[in-house]
Amino acid sequence: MPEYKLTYFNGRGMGELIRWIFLYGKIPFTQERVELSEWPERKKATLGGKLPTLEVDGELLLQSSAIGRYLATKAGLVPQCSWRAAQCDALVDTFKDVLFALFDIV
Ligand SMILES: N[C@@H](CCC(=O)N[C@@H](CS)C(=O)NCC(=O)O)C(=O)O
Repeated sequence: MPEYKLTYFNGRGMGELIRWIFLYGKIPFTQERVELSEWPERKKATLGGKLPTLEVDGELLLQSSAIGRYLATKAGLVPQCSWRAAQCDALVDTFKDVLFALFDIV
């Protein structure tokens, strides 16, 4: 089993789904919860300047969708059928569109 380290803010947002996948799949991981007060300094040293990031045995993966899909595969959540898998991807991307629309409202 690779060593996983999730870095995200000390809040829910885009990191929360990733935490849920880890827990659902009973995949051991460590996490670093970054406080907003630390972020301006941390951002300078963060590839891409955004969170979440996932370290897998020391290698870095960016982008919440890529991280989520990678871990969903490990957790057995991705259907074998490529059509069904694409439908799951579409659902996740639709959910993110709704989330961003909500961010604009609140
Ligand atoms: N496309 C990226 C966007 C990540 C993103 O916007 N993260 C926000 C938190 S939800 C962030 O890091 N904001 C701090 C900043 O932009 O300085 C992803 O899906 O991972």
